[in-house]
Amino acid sequence: MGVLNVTPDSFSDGGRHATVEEALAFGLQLRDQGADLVDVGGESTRPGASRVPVDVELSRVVPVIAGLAAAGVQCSVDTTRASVALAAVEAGAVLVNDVSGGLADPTMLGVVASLGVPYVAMHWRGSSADMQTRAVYDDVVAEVCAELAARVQACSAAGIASVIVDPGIGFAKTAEHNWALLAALPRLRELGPLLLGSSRKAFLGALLDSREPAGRDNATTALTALAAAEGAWGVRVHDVSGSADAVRVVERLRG
Ligand code: PMM
Repeated sequence: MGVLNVTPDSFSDGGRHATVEEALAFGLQLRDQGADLVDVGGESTRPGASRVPVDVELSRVVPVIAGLAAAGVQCSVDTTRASVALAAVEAGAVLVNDVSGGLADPTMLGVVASLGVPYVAMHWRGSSADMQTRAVYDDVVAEVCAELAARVQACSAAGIASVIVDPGIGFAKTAEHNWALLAALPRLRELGPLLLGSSRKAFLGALLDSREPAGRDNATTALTALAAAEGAWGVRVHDVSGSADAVRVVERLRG
């Protein structure tokens, strides 16, 4: 899954795809580099980010998804709002990626169920504005697994047929929490198909002597290889080419 943030303020690619034309060109590039899905988002979720009005989010994502779908590119929409999920699927998106796992908008799960598309439920403990105050765990792996299992159950109860789980690397988590979760992929895998979004995140910068986001792609690719070897469903990454190669290497080794 390639990341296409149509936002002015995302931590890694904010402001790079400000026009629809630039976003479309980048989406095609991600597809050509090997992305099976291009994940289009119109609201930054970096720590401290505040919300954007729904009409702004819609105006950012809908034309890009419509354009990419018309060009034959499979898109997902990265949103916590049911109205945006609905408009995105009507424009051609084939999956809804919700970093709140349905907790931000009480109508999300019902809308996704009625749309009949697969749904990514990410582990989330509250909005980006103050989420890091909720990075408090006695046992991060056990608590993330339990909270994610509850979301999977809510999705099933709402009638969503296909749910992918994501531990929410960097969301209400310290670097230590992120590493503990990455060391526990087999346990997370037991919850269902697994998506990981660790690309270029701050804990990799901390590991690599404060390296800037664009210098964290090799470390991201290493995590892709580990995730693939553990049987993950997917990874959400900025640099698709490295991760696509890593997946091919693991696929070949696994026969
Ligand atoms: N991370 C970000 C945004 N969306 N979606 C999922 N499923 N998992 C993630 O880890 C995730 C996400 C934040 O990263 P970005 O600012 O680079 O998009």
